[in-house]
Amino acid sequence: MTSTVEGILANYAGETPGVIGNLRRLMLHGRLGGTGKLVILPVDQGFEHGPARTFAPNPAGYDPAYHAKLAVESGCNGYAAPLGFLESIAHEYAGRIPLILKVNNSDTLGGPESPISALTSAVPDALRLGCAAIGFTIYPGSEHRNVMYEQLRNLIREARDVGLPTILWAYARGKMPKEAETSVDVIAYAAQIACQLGAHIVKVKPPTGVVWQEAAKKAYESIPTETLEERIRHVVQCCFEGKRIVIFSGGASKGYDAVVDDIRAIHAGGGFGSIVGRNAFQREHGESLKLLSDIMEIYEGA
Ligand code: FBP
Repeated sequence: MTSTVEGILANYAGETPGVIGNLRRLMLHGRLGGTGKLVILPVDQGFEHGPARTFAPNPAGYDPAYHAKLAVESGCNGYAAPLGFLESIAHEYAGRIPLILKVNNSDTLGGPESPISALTSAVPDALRLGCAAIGFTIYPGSEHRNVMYEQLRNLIREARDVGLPTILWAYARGKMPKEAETSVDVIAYAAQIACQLGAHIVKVKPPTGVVWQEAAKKAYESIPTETLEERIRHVVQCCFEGKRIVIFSGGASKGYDAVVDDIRAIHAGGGFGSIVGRNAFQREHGESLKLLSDIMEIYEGA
């Protein structure tokens, strides 16, 4: 099983031992440790969407300790959150589960047209909190995207120098309709940009069958994109032919079967795993544990 992990890490051969070590740490941790698959719990939605929308469905989640405990109990590979949440739990959880500091965040109180996240913490915070990686969001599609790409260039360099890998949330958003944000061509493009920017792990939304860019329509005539499995395979191919780890987000809360169907398709299409937030922590505790367990069971399958 660990040879699978070493095979993946061979694709990062140019990296510093610190970065490789932390990627190994993420891939060897938790129930999926050694399989080359990852399930990460992200809880930045209190910042990104607001507290009531995020935590009212399961009020236990207003407490930061709830999420760290859920991530450990369920056997996740890692737990990602902004500075405040991590500061309140790191003394108890650093070393018990790989922590990922989300170093930029945006709220939904401003306009949707030109999104850009604020730098809300920094590499020294990640080190101080005992993190295994930093997380950063880019919005390809925003008129501010080049600012984000340039911020990231410096940040990846700084994080790499101290041995921390960067996980990139690549969300197309800005001057495009909602259906474009998750279209297969735009998701694949966002994933490729993330890899080109030097991300060690890329995170995107599962793509729909829509092809949005006029200029890409011809190319997509010969790319199979009918099923989610095919679209996942295409996104993996766009992440350097699978040489960069790409994982897929869970999205807004939905029914158990819909979540599980998506995970089956992600697994079948060669995706490296999931980063599932609301679909996990917005459920009642026992149900979250069951769903995360069922998700991990799918990823354990050959
Ligand atoms: P979810 O599983 O809850 O979608 O979490 C993954 C995530 O990337 C979060 O880190 C982030 O806050 C959220 O998605 C953003 O979702 P949206 O695009 O709907 O604002």
